[in-house]
Amino acid sequence: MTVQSRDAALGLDLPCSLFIDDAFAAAASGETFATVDPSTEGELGQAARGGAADVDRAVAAAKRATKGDWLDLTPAQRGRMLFELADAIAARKDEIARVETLDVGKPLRESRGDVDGVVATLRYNAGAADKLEGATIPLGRSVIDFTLLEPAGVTAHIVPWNYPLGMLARSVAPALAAGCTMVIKPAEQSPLSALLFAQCCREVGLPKGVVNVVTGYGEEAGAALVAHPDIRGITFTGSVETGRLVYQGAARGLKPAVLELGGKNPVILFEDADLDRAVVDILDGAFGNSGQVCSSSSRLILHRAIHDAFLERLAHAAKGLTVGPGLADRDLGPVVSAEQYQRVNAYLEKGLSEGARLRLGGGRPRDLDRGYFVEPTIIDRVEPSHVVAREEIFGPVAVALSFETEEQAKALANGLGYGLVAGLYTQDIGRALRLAQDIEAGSVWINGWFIGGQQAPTGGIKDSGVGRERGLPGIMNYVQIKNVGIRL
Ligand code: TXE
Repeated sequence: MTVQSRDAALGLDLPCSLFIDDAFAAAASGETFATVDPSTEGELGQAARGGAADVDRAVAAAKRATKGDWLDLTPAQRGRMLFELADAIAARKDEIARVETLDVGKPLRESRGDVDGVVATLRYNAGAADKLEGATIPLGRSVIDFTLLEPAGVTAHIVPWNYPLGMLARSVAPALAAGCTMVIKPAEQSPLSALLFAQCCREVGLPKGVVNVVTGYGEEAGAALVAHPDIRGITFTGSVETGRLVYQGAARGLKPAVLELGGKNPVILFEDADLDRAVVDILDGAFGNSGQVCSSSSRLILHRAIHDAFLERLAHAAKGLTVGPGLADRDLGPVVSAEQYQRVNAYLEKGLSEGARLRLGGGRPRDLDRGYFVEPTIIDRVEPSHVVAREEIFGPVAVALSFETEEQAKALANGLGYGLVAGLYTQDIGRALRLAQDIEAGSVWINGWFIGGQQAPTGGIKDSGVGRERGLPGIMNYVQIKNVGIRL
């Protein structure tokens, strides 16, 4: 049975169901849950509420697929399939972007950019599929020893809602390149684009059972996936709290896990910073995707000499940003859900009650009475002890702190449990490289923000996560190294 969701704005028939063993099907329980358009607060459709029984079926299908046609493909043929998958997604770019925008609220041009990123990620990993080489190990003339890089097996991909298809592709593409089979669990706020992805997999003839999608809630479908004994690797992107649960489950089953858990990313602006450059970057870094970005530039650490001048320029530029429904393609869409809207507003209240000062925004745009909209917001006079200076807000909110010496800036940057990305703006190359070494973060960006792409590894240290994704290290997450030794 297929549950149909017809959205008038799209004229789209989407099978809002599970995708298991190359077929769309309802959950075993027959239950569904609503997915909501955050721009209107209206229901877009009902998706299947997968549970443990569905996860069992999906993992069994993926396990069967490890032995079938997929295993018989040469790595080059596997790569070609991934190129075809990239082409199939590129061909449906507009449709996929509209679905993503409806489901999570982001402006259409951001969703289009996300689809471009997905296509690039698939192509990068497609090209790498036949370049995964083992090594020969020098053990002397009487032994030949070498390594085989084998697929890890059935992998689980637990995906967040801020870049539903982007985060899916970030781990699914390298897992496919390595020859794994998999079960994907999209976030309950944004199940739709994973189903379009499944349709594309089918269209290009990916062997049955290689890719499976189980939509549903984290505590149900997600937890069952983590606990399943036949899962041989887990990739999770989401909150620190849930990441700890997932890691505990992985430890119980002795499964490797890659976790990306967000950040409260410091941007240090020294007195010699190029402020024009920084305004452009931070505008995008703090307010793009309404700030719902793990690597957002959310914590501004400003030298006293430029603190006011910079905030004035940033506020002036941010004031010009427009807010509206995703399909209207303004600068900012709504945040993803009622829950996220409440969370962001609770942080704003907390910040003000602790003595910080609103420099810009802080509310809902006056012309929008429906939808989870938050204005671009800048909070000033924030102290390092304030909750808004310490916790990830995940909304269009930048907080500003001050410093006088490099040591103070470094202490502020390193002062939290998070360590995902950090940035600094200065003309002093010595200072920049000194801090690039000393700052505790998985990525350090100098005089720029969002530097990187599918080729550059990313990931966190400390509470921001375990392991690296993207680039060639990202593919190694899905490879098992087998050592073969021969006594001559
Ligand atoms: O995340 P969760 P939520 C941060 C951000 C946000 C906060 C809460 O600060 O405000 O997390 O968001 C699945 N076993 N980030 O509650 O719970 C869930 O279904 C297995 C940062 O949405 O971590 C979804 O698919 N899986 C982040 C995924 O985990 C479980 C992106 C993420 O949900 C599960 C998103 C369980 N017990 C939120 N419980 C980033 N790093 O970019 C939930 N899930």
